[in-house]
Amino acid sequence: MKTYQTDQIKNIVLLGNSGSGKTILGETMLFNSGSIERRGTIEGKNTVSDYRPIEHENGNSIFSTVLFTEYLNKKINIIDTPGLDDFSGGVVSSLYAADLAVMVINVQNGVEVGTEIHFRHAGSVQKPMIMVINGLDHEKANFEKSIEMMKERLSSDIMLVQYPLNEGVGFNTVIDVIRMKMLRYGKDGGKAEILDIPADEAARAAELHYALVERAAESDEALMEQFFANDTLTEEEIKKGLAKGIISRSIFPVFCISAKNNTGIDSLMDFIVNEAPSISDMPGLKNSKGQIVKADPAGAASLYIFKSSIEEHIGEINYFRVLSGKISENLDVINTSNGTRERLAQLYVCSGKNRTKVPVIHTGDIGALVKLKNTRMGHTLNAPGNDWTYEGVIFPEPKYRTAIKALSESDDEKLGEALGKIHLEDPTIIVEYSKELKQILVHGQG
Ligand SMILES: Nc1nc2c(ncn2[C@@H]2O[C@H](COP(=O)(O)OP(=O)(O)O)[C@@H](O)[C@H]2O)c(=O)[nH]1
Ligand SMILES: [Mg+2]
Repeated sequence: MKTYQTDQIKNIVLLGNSGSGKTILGETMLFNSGSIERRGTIEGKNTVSDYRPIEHENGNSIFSTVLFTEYLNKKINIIDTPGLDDFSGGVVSSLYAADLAVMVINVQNGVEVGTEIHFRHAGSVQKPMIMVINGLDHEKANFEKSIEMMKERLSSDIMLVQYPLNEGVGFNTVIDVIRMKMLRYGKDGGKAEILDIPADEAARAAELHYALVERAAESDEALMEQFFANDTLTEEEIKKGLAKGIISRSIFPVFCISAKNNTGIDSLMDFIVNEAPSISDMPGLKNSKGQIVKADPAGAASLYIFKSSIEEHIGEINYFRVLSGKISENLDVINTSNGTRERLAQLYVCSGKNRTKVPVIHTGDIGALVKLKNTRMGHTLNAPGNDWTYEGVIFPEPKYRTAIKALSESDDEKLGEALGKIHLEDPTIIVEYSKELKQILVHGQG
């Protein structure tokens, strides 16, 4: 298994309302880059991301899942999240591990409740974001309406970098107003044929192109000067301005796809690997001493556990992002959150339930650890000498509570164990025993 250097890694998180197509988008990305030979479906219960029995029963993602793939010589770590608000914990902690949020919008419905909730979560941690309009092949697709809703309910900085030429059944063509080209897809999607924009679309494309150039110029002074001098920017300059605008969250560019038909995914992935924020573009994280820890590949090893889960046949597994230095097999570290020592005997990279052992994981990359003694979600692991922790993920306050009990008293212990596991996997679900009420109370989000 190859290992990847910091400048070869992109970390994205898929956000969006339940049913917007996040899991199918993730699956299609894995397929396009050759990580899987066949695409699974939700109905077939065989996607890489929704691998747990409970997800098959529900036909929906319940937990956040880490996937990865290699595309154009870069490693893309993709975190697929559950869309239902009940499971917000996975969304909030996944945002912590990603450098770019990809907001998936179901073009039949436009902005939905889950879209707004995820948009707020991303905003509260200042995460750069791109927007992906999905399902353009659907007979009820309504692109204009979706864009209107996004501008009204999410942000006035929504900017089209593409628009669909023929939304609805038969959708296969996108106008790219960065490159000023037409992308046409064959029956099975995949790679687009790049064509000239037809004459009757020239005016609309030119207008959107100009609006984009203006906004790209605004994000950088040198580009602004170029723009004033020439009244235009080159493709490279537009991309540079766009990238800056994305990082500062002053531009939310819009992409057009059908995840189901693999239409538009190639150009989305090209943009992610070439233009989306790099690890080194992002500000460092503040530690408990008030210092900024830079993503320094040559720095002292430091990592943060953003997700714990319990997996069949494995037990507890902890997913981490390397925040500085490199993590190698058998490294001895201090869990600075509780003062214990841990040996990182086995390192893995994971894509759904598939785990691959690796000897080393570099700054910015995402990996997984098993068989740790006292470590779980929210903990900081450091090379000896560093005695600080990260503030880490801040979870939303519970929104409801309910009392629960086992059907038979003899199951009390089992219930306690199950609730403990649930809290470990999603810390937004809080379990409390009320002495007053003599009842178990569960606090949660949805
Ligand atoms: N027509 C159409 N259906 C889609 C598209 N993408 C996803 N779907 C379907 O929408 C449903 C929800 O997709 P899923 O990936 O589970 O959405 P998630 O909840 O956001 O992860 C599934 O039945 C998918 O097959 C698309 O581009 N077009
Ligand atoms: Mg899903």
